[in-house]
Amino acid sequence: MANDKVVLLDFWPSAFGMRARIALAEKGVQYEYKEENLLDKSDLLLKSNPIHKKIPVLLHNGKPICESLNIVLYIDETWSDKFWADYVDKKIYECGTRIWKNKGEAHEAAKKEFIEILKVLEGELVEKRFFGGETFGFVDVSLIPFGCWFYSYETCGNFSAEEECPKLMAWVKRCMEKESVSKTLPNPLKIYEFVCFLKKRYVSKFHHLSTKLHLILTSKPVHHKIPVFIHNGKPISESLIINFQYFDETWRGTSPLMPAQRPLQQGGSHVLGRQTSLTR
Ligand SMILES: N[C@@H](CCC(=O)N[C@@H](CS)C(=O)NCC(=O)O)C(=O)O
Repeated sequence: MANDKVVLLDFWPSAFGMRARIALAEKGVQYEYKEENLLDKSDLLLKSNPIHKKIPVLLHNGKPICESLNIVLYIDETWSDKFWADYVDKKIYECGTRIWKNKGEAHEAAKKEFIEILKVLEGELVEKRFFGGETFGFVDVSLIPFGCWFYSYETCGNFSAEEECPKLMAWVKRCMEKESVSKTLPNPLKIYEFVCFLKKRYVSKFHHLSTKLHLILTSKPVHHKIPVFIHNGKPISESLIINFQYFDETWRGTSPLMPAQRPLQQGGSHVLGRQTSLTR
């Protein structure tokens, strides 16, 4: 699909041509637009539509498709794959991850959404053997790798994909009959083991962050804002100026961060900005 050469022979005011342009745009197909002079038709047009000699003509890898309605149908059939492969890409992984990462309401919402996504895909499959029809195609290739992740999503989400989407699950089994698939997909139990590992890591990272957050909140109860600098357990907060002063005072002898120590000499206040404005 990515290496497809798509050319549209067209003429800008043509409503028939516009049909083709809209359909191509809807499917996100990249194509070369060739404006025809209908008073002096190109050889390419005459060769591509020898009977009617009319635009629009769609050339797909050199093959001409004539008649705007034919073109729209052709576009719809040929590039529907891209739409569904994009759908798989954007939905399945992201939503599935939310199932195992989250708890409570977010977890429930992800699970509900995931089941809906599966149902939409099942609706597209209808009674077909594969998403591409009789043969295993592009959408099948993009979706089937998640087949071995389904067990993890089901286990973490506590639902049965078989009960929710029996046709889709039958499709998974059908795909598994293909050697290319069965040899590539790992055992779903191994994937589940891996998900448990990820989950543990995620939870401990989250725990670490929440401990950090707790430290920030208890160290700086007024503003609850970062940054808070903690030196040997002592929280240093407020303005950047104070922080810089603290650094400069504490690590004297190293390069100063503050340009001059003038306000410190005026009564020893450490609040630089306020001191200068009050004494004015
Ligand atoms: N039924 C055709 C109609 C296309 C058509 O009428 N095209 C006109 C331009 S809008 C054309 O190429 N006219 C040139 C001619 O008839 O010589 C379609 O749907 O594609």
